[in-house]
Amino acid sequence: MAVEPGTSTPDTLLEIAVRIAREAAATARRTRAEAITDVQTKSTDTDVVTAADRAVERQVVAALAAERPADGVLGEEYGDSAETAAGAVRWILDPIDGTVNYLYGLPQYAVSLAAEVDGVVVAGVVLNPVTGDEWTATLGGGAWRGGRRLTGSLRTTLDQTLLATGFGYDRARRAHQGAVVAELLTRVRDIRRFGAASIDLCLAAEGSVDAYFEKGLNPWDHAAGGLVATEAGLLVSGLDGAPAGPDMVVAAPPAIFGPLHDALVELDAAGGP
Ligand code: LIP
Repeated sequence: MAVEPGTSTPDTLLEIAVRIAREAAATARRTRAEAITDVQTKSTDTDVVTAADRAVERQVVAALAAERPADGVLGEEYGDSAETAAGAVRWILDPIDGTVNYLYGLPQYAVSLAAEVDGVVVAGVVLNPVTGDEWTATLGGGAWRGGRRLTGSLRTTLDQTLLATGFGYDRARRAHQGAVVAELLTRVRDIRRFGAASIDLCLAAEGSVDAYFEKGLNPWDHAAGGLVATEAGLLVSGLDGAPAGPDMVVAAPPAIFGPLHDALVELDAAGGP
């Protein structure tokens, strides 16, 4: 993948992403008490957006526009900016991933910011404003947390796998996802539901869980975390050779990926509403 001359390298894009994400994280943390008094709903009555989700996204978009006016931005709250030219950079932003946790004051939410060129994510950061946990990756440059290179879990069997997952906001979809998890519970060590896909992917990258899967994610939920997991040596994709996307995102070390993938196909995890 050729980066257009004049377009920054993955390392420079990462430096920009980290600097802007840290400022955004500070805003999310500082304004929480007030922000959770202004809450609307989106796709369902449990799919919430706070004033901070919107304010943080506006802050990041403004900072990127000031520094790199030619770049595009796809954000969860305000959508896609102008069409991005071939070879140009598009930033993919989830201003607060784990908004329900943010609303309840649970310390599991993150600013997730990735840089993509011609559909390929080349740099990404996931930053938890409460814990300060900061996961970063560049394409070919590895995945890192606090100066430690991440290499994923060494687990080799599904029955010993600590598996993270998540559920959508639609009740019919949750019923299908619940049925899949009920069966998976008999086949894995245990399930963890932390509530933020970006963090789930990074926890899998560092081996704090062994693997992760979820149906119904948007690009902003998994762009940065997906690169962190891939650069940590995990396989990250959909099912049956499909790329990671709204039908399914699975992230697992090579030893576990096959058995987990096959179980998800057998249980029609990418199916349902
Ligand atoms: C959340 C995801 C999570 C999923 C939630 C929700 P949000 O994103 O990170 O994995 O289970 O349903 O989609 O809405 O907090 O940005």
